[in-house]
Amino acid sequence: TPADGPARTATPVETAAMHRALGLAARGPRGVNPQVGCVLLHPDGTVLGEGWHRGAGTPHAEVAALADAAAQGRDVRGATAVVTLEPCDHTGRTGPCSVALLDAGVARVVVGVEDPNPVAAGGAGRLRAAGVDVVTGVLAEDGARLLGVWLPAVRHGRPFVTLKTATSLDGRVAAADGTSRWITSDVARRHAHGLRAQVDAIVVGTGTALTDDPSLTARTSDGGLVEHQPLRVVVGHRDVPAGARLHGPGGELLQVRTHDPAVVLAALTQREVRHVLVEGGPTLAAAFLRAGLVDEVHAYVAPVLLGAGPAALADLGVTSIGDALRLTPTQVLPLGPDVLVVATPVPP
Ligand code: AOF
Ligand code: ZN
Repeated sequence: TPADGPARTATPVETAAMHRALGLAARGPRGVNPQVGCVLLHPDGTVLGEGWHRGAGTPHAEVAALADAAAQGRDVRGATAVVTLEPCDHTGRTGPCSVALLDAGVARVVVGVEDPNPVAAGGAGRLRAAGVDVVTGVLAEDGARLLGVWLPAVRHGRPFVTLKTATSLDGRVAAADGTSRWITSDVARRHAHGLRAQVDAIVVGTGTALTDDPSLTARTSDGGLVEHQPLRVVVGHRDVPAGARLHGPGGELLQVRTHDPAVVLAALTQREVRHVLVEGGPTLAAAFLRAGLVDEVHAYVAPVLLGAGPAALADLGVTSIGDALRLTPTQVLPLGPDVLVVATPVPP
């Protein structure tokens, strides 16, 4: 109430609007930019406008909401902006939302997640300095869940890394003669294609590129290419032969001539890749793990025993059980005859 001054936490109406804003945000695409939603509220609690971000290069959620209110001839002076991510304070592909909100005369801003992007953050500070009343951290857990890998990727200044393995029950990726099709079932492979369709890039070593001749495309169950095709990245010095499947239809092909996972991730950060799927082989997978650059492991395990043949991982430098790389499982999912274990490395 005015006698007590502005509320320092979100009011029930603002919290409800934050739920609404999260729903709007989810309409936007996942990609380089975060999914963000915004609702503009009159002090009496009625909605004046709403908007969400539709992808890099398009107006931010706040600007979309201001435009929505304007299109309906609604005055937003004195309004409250409820936004799932801290308003940006930079000129990137578009102008600063902090300034757009100030120019519009918004009196209060309710923020979900604070922006971890050092380039863009600072909107809350600028708004406060200009006398706008700012509340942050509202439904922040829901906001973080919505942002998904975008949040850790931007926090760490590198892509989020998922390592995928597909092995026999005894941890092998091929039989002794090198044959490997198909250890895991059709159901598991389809699931893995769903993962490919979500990531921005798929990374393999040159060894895998040469021996498996993979296409590294995201396909539907009938074999057609899905619309979003991840960037295909080959790591190592050897050339991919002209006739390789990697040169066929699919995402752009990039070769990074290094053995250092940090160098690979730096190259991908430059391309604004947020989510990377490392698909092997054993040498590359071990290199990422040794460097501490795996955020999540997706292990597809088939009820098949081989007893011989290459393992999913090359040497991790573990000689004694006390040095084992331990993970915390977050999901165990039966997939037809197979099992998917999702697990997160425990920081040392
Ligand atoms: C968005 N949408 O609704 C908000 C964002 O290159 P730009 O200009 O699109 O800026 C992208 C950054 O702006 C983004 O990484 C995030 O830090 C901030 N806020 N971004 O794409 C939005 N509010
Ligand atoms: Zn913005």
